[in-house]
Amino acid sequence: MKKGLLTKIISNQYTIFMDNAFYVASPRGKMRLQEKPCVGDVVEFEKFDDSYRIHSICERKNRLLRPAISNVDQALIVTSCKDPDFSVHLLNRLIILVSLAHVEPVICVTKSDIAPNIEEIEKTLDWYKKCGYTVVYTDPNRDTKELEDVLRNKISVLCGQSGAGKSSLLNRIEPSFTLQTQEISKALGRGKHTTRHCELHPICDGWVADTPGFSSLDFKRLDTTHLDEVIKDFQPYLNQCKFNDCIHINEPSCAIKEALEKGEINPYMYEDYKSIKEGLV
Ligand SMILES: Nc1nc2c(ncn2[C@@H]2O[C@H](COP(=O)(O)OP(=O)(O)OP(=O)(O)O)[C@@H](O)[C@H]2O)c(=O)[nH]1
Ligand SMILES: [Mg+2]
Ligand SMILES: [Zn+2]
Repeated sequence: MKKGLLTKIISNQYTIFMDNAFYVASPRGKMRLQEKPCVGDVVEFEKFDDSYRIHSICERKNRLLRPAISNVDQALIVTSCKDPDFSVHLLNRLIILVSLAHVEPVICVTKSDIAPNIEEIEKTLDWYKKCGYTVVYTDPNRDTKELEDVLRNKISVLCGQSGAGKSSLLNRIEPSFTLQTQEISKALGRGKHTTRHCELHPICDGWVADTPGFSSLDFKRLDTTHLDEVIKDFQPYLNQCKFNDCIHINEPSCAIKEALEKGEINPYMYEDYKSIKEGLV
């Protein structure tokens, strides 16, 4: 039995990478009854007549639902300074979403070349650096070295709003990708969401998935019981509240609210934590 990484799924054709070669396989009949493989899965497969068949999916380290991808080391949250406008709330919600899936978020800021208020955005993002999130700035006038270092040897997924510049930045690092970007799709008269399917591309000795952007995020169906544990800002203050089951909203002697009042916690992140906990988003 061979073992490889599933890099692309197009209808019933599964592309698997193993030992520097790609194989196209289909799932074994019996497997269709079980969970469907997704991009990022390590699968066991073997040759069957003239084709390859997938037998099983190896245990997953994690799994994101949108985009559907597993075993991700980090999610680059691509956030543009302009077109679409910078939104700290969207950024927080994406950080929270990937953190709840146990994927490390990395903030990747695009279009700093056309931002009228870059100092203000940098000031906001200093909060994120301060509590341990990696923040990388990219635009067509900068080299991509810092970003390449972030991507090296890892499986990364790009997420963020449609038009934030996800495909563009991958094309800058690796011009051979020729991923379609919005200028081209506008010329072809296609609507929003230039990138359609999820695929892992080899990059910097690792893999990266470009994904389609989205327009809304919904937390109502997610289990947010342990939300406080995945927010880096909160981590130094956990288990110091008066009540063991403190949710850090209305309780007295709450270490997190005290830290917030002292200006030690990013107020924007707290605000979004609160709205999610209160079921508002
Ligand atoms: N000035 C400037 N323009 C950028 C930058 N990055 C992307 N753009 C432009 O922004 C537009 C959208 O870029 P895309 O790369 O297609 O965005 P995307 O995030 O892949 O969008 P979807 O695939 O729809 O989710 C294109 O017209 C790009 O040329 C940047 O850093 N600076
Ligand atoms: Mg795209
Ligand atoms: Zn508390």
